[in-house]
Amino acid sequence: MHRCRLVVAVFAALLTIGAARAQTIGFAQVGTESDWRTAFSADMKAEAERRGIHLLFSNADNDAGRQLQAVRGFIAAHVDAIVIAPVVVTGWTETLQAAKAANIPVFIADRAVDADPGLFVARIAADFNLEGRLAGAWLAQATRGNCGIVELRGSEGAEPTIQRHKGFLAIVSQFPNMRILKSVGGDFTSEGGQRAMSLVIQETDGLKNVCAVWSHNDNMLLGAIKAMHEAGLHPGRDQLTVSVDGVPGIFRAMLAGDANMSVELKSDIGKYIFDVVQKYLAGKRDFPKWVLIPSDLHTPADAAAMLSRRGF
Ligand code: GYE
Repeated sequence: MHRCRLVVAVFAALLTIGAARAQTIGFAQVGTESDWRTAFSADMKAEAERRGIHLLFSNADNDAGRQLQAVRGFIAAHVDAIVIAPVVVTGWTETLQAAKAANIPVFIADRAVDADPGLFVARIAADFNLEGRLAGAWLAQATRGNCGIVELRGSEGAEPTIQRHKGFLAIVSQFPNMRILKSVGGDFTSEGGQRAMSLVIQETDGLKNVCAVWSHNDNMLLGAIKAMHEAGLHPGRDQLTVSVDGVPGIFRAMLAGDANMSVELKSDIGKYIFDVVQKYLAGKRDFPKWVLIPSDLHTPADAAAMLSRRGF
């Protein structure tokens, strides 16, 4: 009997030590505005589970103020580390300084902050400016540098909106006959894209002189395609379409002949993010400020392969 009690006591002690070693990480997510965001959140939760990380997940529902409060809550809870996918680039300095004062390392994921880089360990993200350039270059070659464009903008003040616009313009402004005729906000949602496109269709008498739609993400374009169909228009044929994310819906639209190109934004980036976090917590310090995630360009030629690769 004594031997049995001893085994149980040792087992319980090991469990306690093991539990004490489980890291608690706060993740401040943007919201649920797009299929890409939903996939990214699911990947972060699954990867944390795989690594035995206790993940505190907060969804800001696209509200910057709510996100700042969530991060303050992680600081008050003395988590081991904080990962932030920032809704907007501004307003972060004080909160990041509070995390630093509490000796809690911060990691920026996906989007970016306009704050002193010394306030966070590293940013793990794709290059949004490059995504805009890739879209601009593909469109320039597809139209021989001659195109009137409607732009659907993402959430105002968000890094992907700022940089995708800049990157796209850097390319198309080199062609005298390529111009953004209209630029309308759609907040990265399908509903926002549909609303924006309905407005533009009215203002341009059925997209007269519009040769292409450039959307900062696939979901806004999928909403815009709905609006164009309702107006009897033919997206993907009469107006070319270029967007970013590479979500399953855009590959289906390509196979239906309604979309022409999407720059893939990888959503399974939890492994890269938690690699950096856990290596930092284990003592590694020499990280690049920007851990770059690659972007690939896709067209109807590989849409079917992309869908089956994703198990759709
Ligand atoms: O493109 C969009 C989401 O932050 C780069 O946010 C990400 C963007 C992505 O709403 O679908």
